[in-house]
Amino acid sequence: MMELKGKKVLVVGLGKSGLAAALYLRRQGAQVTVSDVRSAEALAKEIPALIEEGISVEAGGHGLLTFRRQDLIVVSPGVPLETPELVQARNFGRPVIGELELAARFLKGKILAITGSNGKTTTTALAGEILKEAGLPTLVAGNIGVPVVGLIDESTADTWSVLEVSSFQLESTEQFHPKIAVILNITPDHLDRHGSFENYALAKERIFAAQDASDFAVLNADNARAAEAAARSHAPVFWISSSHAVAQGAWVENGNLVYRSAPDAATEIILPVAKIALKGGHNVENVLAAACAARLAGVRPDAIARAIENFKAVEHRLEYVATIDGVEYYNDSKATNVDATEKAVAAFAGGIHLILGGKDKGAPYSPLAALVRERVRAIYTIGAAAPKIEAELRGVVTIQSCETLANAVDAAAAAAKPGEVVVLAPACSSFDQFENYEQRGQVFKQLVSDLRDRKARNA
Ligand code: UMA
Repeated sequence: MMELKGKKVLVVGLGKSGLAAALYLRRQGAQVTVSDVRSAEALAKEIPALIEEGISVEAGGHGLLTFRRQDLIVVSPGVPLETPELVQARNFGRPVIGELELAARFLKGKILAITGSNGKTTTTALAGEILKEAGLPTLVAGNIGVPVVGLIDESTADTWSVLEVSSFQLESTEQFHPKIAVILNITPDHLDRHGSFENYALAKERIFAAQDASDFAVLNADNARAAEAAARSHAPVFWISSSHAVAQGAWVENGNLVYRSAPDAATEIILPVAKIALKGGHNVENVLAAACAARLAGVRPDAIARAIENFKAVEHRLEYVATIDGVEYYNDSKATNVDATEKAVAAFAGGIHLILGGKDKGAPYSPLAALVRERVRAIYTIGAAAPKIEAELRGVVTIQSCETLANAVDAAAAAAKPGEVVVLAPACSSFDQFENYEQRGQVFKQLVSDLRDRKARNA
């Protein structure tokens, strides 16, 4: 195991991951420095606590010399590996690893890791609930919002760590070794960071890199690029499909979610699809993946069924907010790419007032056109990506340029008729106008709640 005591370690980025990594490294006796592009004023909340722990802070930019002086550099997921200071440090022979890789080197127990372009948070949360229902010692973390490095101290040889892992986190892994690795789907996302769809897909496939024949891979047979990843798996592949039977894995048959452990094994019924509490057809795939992974972890079908029946939506994922004057409001702030927005639109039969926009991620919006024409009444654009969205979806449906989320909620509320829905499913990341997608979702829910109060006062 890597020795940290006395080592000079630089943590790059002082968000959730950087903070957790810095504190962990310090507790292990490393000499820790944190570097962040944000100003000292912007980091006023974090800096005093770090100084108190004996951690040095470089704020307002990354210094080349700071990067060169280290024995190890730990990078936050949001920091691109091509950042010039990191490239230089690597050229000087400094080892650069991500926060997930640091965690992987010290975490005890087994890992169930889930990646994918969409659905990974829901699947991770559900898989965690299933394992807990079965009485297994379970920790849930990762891209879902809890840095994995923060689990190390709690983990034991018996722990199952259920981890949502992103392409950003996987890009810099070496020893990260899940017992069970799931790829839900791979559709265009984060092209601004990875440069191309293929690079992004290859980053996701790194989830398999350290696996061997005693591990398991779970792949979605209904998603072309995820299915292709089977060729690179060192572990036996289990499949999920919502449309057809698979050799081994989980699928839907005669209205039931079923599983078989080998091509010649008997098919087990887990539960009727009608008993799944989550909204939206796309969630069937997430439930199949969580059930398949849990079965591979040794959980009995009845415990899987109980957890699925009790599992409601995760916050910000097609989350029902309120009904005002007969119009339903849904918060899908986590729909940060075009594919996720498509799934949100597909979850409603029609009458949708759709709020789109934010920070563009490089993928085209035109794939939404057919479904938008069929189900969406009007689009309300916000944020920096608005001109691009308007140009690509012009003529498909009425588009109102709203600039802010507050304007968009007002405009959608004014236009929507009883029985219709207002959906925030922006197809973009939030960073142009918000801290993150969670804050964007909170703001949306607050705006809807204010709208309800206003209407109640005027009634
Ligand atoms: N920063 C620099 N230099 C840079 C870029 C950023 O110093 O060149 C600094 C920023 O000023 C900021 C810090 O880095 O202070 C932010 O680090 P971060 O972006 O890694 O954010 P964290 O708070 O550590 O959150 C990260 C994940 N963020 C990203 O991948 C962008 C969170 O996923 C994750 O929940 C958290 O770790 C815990 O594991 C969020 C996300 O948007 C939800 N993920 C993407 C997605 O789901 O699509 C991948």
